[in-house]
Formats: sequence, C-alpha cells, structure tokens
Amino acid sequence: MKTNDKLIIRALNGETLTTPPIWMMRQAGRYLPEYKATRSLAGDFLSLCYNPKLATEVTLQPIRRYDFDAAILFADILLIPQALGAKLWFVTGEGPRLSTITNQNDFDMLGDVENIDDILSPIYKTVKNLSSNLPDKTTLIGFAGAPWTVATYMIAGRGTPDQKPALDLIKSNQKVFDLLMSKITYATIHYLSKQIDAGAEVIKIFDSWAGSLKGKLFDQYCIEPTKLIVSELRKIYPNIKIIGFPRGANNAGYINYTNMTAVDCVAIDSSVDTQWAADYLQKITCVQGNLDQRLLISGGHALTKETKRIVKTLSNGPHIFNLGHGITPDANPDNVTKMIKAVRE
Ligand code: 1CP
Repeated sequence: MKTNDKLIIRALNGETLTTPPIWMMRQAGRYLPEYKATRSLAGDFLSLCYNPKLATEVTLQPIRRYDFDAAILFADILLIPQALGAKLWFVTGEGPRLSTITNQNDFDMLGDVENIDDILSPIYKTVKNLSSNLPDKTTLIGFAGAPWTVATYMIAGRGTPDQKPALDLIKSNQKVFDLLMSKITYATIHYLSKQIDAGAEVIKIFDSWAGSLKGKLFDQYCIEPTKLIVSELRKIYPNIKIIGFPRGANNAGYINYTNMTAVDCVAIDSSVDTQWAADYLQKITCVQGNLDQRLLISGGHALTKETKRIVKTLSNGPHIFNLGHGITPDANPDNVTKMIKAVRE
C-alpha cells in the first residue's frame, strides 16, 4: 500500500474517516507478557533498545496482537542524551538516571552532534527492519523527545514531578541552558532525519513536560524549538507528517502550539476537554487522543462508554484514536481488545 493510502496518513492529511485509525502510546511495554519475555532475553531495557532484532520484535508484538494502524519504533527519548555523552542507566522500579548538566563545565564535557550516530546507528537499523516487516497497511512512526523534555532529564539527572531543576537553571544560568537546548535541538533534527531516511513515515515529538513551562517560557522553550525541528525536517522532507504532543499545555497553549509549529496533528492528554478539542483544535488540525490510560486498568462498562464518547465527540473532523498518556504496566491486555472493539464497531 502506498503511504498516502494508509489510514493514519489519510487522517494526518485532514480527512475525516468513518472509523478513526488507532494506536497507543507505549503500546510495546510491560503490560504485555510477550514484551517481558523479550526484554529478559535482551537482559535490560537499554540493551533491548540497541538490539535491532529484539527491538523490531517488541515493536511488532502489539501489531500482531491488536492489529493497530501504526507501529511506533521501540526506543526511548533518553537515547539522545546518551549519544551526546551523558551517562544513562535505569534503576529497576524507579526509572532513569543520568549524569547531570548544571554548568558550563558539564556542558563542555558533552560530545559533538556530528558523532551521535556512533551510538544511535542500531536504532536506524531497527527502523529499516520495521519498514520492510510491517503489514502493508500499518504506518511506521519514528519519534524523539522535544528539547525541553529531554533537557529536564539531562539537568536533573532523573524524572522530576515539577521540573524544578531545569526551571531553576533557566534563572541561574540561561546561557548554559540555551546552549544545551540548542545542542539537543540539532541532535534531534539529525536523529529524526536518519529515522525518516530509514523508513519512518510519521514523526512524533514528545514534549511530556511542556505543562511546566508557563507564559513566555512556553513559547520560548516548547514552541520555538519544535517549530525549528519541524521546519528543518520539512526542508529535506516536504511531505513528512509530524505529530506534536505538548502534554499538559493549557487550551491557549495547545492552540498557539498548533498554529506556530505547523505540526500536522496535535496529541492531547486526558485533561483536555474532548468537546473543546472538537470545537477549536480540530478546526485547525488533526487531533490525536485522548482516553484516560487508567481506564485500561479498571476496564468494564466505563472503558467502553468513555471510548465511544471520545470517538463520537471527535467524529466531525480528522481524528486518530489514542490514550492521553502511555499505557501503564498494570493495564489489562484484554481491556485493550475491548477498547479497540469499541472504536471499530
Ligand atoms: O523497564 C522497561 O521495560 C522500561 C519501560 C520503558 C519503555 C517500554 C521506558 C523507560 N521507555 C520505554 C519505551 C518508550 N519510551 C517508547 C517506545 C515506543 C512505545 O510507545 O511503545 C517511547 C515512545 C518512549 C518515550 C518516552 N520515554 C517519554 C515520552 C512519553 C511519555 O511517556 O511521556 C519519556 C518521558 C520517556 C522517559 C522514560 N523512559 C522510561 C521511563 C520509565 C521514562 C519516564 C521516567 C519518568 O517518569 O520521568
């Protein structure tokens, strides 16, 4: 099937479809027994990311089980910091840890953007594998973290509830903060170009912590770097489709982000009122979202009802059905089947 005939691409081209295409953030993950089995074969999470054969396998697992309309490359947003020379490891049950960047010295220790492929080339191999192994109708999504979200981890050395270390660095040493943002931005443009060269048909930019940027900071550090990434990619690949996810932005933030970055689709989290999204966002772009991922733990009638409500509310414009955030390890795989049935029937 030609890329333009695939359901996800049709929605991204602005078409209103009778049944929205569907995929799920973190669709390859710990809620699936087959994922856990492959992950233990790899040894640990990072070894899995850098093993093209096994990363291809876990990307394909949710496609086989659920027949989603898109596959998302199995990797992580924190591979860019690692490729730039930050130390990265995962603490079981806690999450990622990185060496921190808090001053000019730390920044100077980072490597050159030109050398990131020394670390990242296995990821391009995975994309290439996927490109030739996916079912004909399935769209291949590549991704990266947005510079702000990636910077919050590089500065704090871990995930934080309020991104305070990064917000503090903007105040205490904006020069180093800006240098870091710029380096991440150019590394991301390069990384995403290589994913597209290898066969990614759609790119998603995850700004998971966009919500902690308020006022002018949101424009400066969420919108501006994303806009640059989008425009640089389109110079090389005029037809590439891009989904942006400024999670936690307020309504005005979502609208400005959509208008200013020129993404083809905006992904909304579950705190966004679906009717508001239909009335305002969907008038200017394709909307992706926004089922509360917690419903996949509890399931039941509430899951079916809420799924149908979202599909109906967004049925008058281009829509890609998805969750408001990633599926959690305690979700029940059978509830995913239920959700898909509610979307497609
Ligand atoms: O133990 C394990 O198996 C690791 C769990 C896991 C998985 C499955 C991590 C660690 N990352 C991933 C894969 C992943 N991460 C994908 C693969 C594709 C898919 O969706 O199936 C993607 C797109 C990501 C993106 C990602 N990583 C984001 C952005 C999206 C989001 O969830 O907000 C972020 C913030 C990360 C960082 C990260 N990686 C892993 C964890 C536990 C975290 C979050 C840490 C924190 O809470 O701050």
